[in-house]
Amino acid sequence: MTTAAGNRTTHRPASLAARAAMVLRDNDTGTLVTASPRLYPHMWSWDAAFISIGLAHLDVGRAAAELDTLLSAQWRDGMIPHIVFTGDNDYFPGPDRWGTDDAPQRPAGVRTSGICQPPVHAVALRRIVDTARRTSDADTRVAEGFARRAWTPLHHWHRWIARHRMSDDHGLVTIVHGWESGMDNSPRWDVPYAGVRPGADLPPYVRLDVLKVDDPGERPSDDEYDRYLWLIEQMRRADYNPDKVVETSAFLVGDVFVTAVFALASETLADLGEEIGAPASEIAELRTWAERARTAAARSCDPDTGMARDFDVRTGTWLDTESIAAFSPLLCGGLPAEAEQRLIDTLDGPAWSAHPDLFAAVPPSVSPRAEDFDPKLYWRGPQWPVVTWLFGWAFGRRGWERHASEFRAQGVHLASDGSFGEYYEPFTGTPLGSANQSWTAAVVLDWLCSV
Ligand code: 9WN
Repeated sequence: MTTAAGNRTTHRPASLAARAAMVLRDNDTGTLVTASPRLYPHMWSWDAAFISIGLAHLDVGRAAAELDTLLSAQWRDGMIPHIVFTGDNDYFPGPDRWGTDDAPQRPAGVRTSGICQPPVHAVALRRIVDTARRTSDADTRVAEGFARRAWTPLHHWHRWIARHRMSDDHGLVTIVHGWESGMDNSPRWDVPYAGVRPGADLPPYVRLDVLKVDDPGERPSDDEYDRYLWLIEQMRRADYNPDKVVETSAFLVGDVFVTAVFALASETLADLGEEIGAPASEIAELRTWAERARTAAARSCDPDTGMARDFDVRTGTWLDTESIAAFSPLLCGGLPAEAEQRLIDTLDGPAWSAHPDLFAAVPPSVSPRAEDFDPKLYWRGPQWPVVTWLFGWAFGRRGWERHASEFRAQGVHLASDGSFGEYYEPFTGTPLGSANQSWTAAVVLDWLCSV
């Protein structure tokens, strides 16, 4: 079943798939699969989407139930919150610190955070339907029934983003907290966070995350946490009113990755809508939002390097960082052919996937040649299998089969030790952060079931 090379154990596909399924089952509370057993004992929005993709290979009904749980926590204005809390008190900041219980838009009977995460949910729905169609007629009926049920909440979610987060000047989807990007401490946010000055009245707190990883140096610093917590404080003071939050947040950035994901997901949802007979006017709206977002992502590209950029709204400056987000337009299209080819060549080149020292040939979160690169520090260098999955899936959708299958093969290679790390040290393939991370297990299961 396994072989050992150096210090690393390598599982063969059947054994790896069985272990991935076991992680998803072990982390399942019945109505939701926690993001990880110790570090993240709750449901996270974009994790839940990837998790449902993996669950679909075990039980399509359970995959739909996962997204149902998430959608039942959707705020009345349409926002899907980034965390749906279980009763576990072992994560900070928990619901009391978020203080969302009094937010008028919050749904009754469930406690959540007050920000959102990348809108990958329509991609998950597409994948669940496709998996079910390959499995059986009965599964297809379940998945398509769920797609019909999920249509309205997902359309509302996209409408919330279009209404409250799409700006007319730079056109990118804005975020009000680094956590909304899903890439919390990426160097992409160093400049905007430098402008966040925690007030003296920031209530005291104790971090729990650093107690749950082998090396606290793999997590964001205390200074970063002060800023993360200060932004929450500002949102509480704005009563979580979406427009007031955008107006008052010290952190306001056009996020090119979220923008490209929004374009990809809006187009994907519109296509699904055609298949299930959704209202034509809502499908047309989704295509308009997709086009706006695609255009904005393409326009963000630096004329010299061709790399996509974020935009710091508070200082009015473009942010150049050699992070994986610089390839975002490849997710959704929209670039002229020559510019797109240049970006693909960069991604395939020695500063990224073909860096000679990589253990697995998939792009790290930051280029190993960049000054900011740190091979162990969270979103500042390690490789994240979910990100590889997303780019691979989008490449397959765009007809780039060779790229899609290379990412799949190399992604499996990275995770073949069977520990399902949250992220991986790119030169040694050492798993870091949390072990048995659900979304890693889910995407690996999907990769293994797709060959
Ligand atoms: C804050 C759950 C989440 C992921 C994020 C990842 C990390 C949380 C944290 O874990 O963020 O939301 O406490 O560090 O950065 O992408 O969704 O896996």
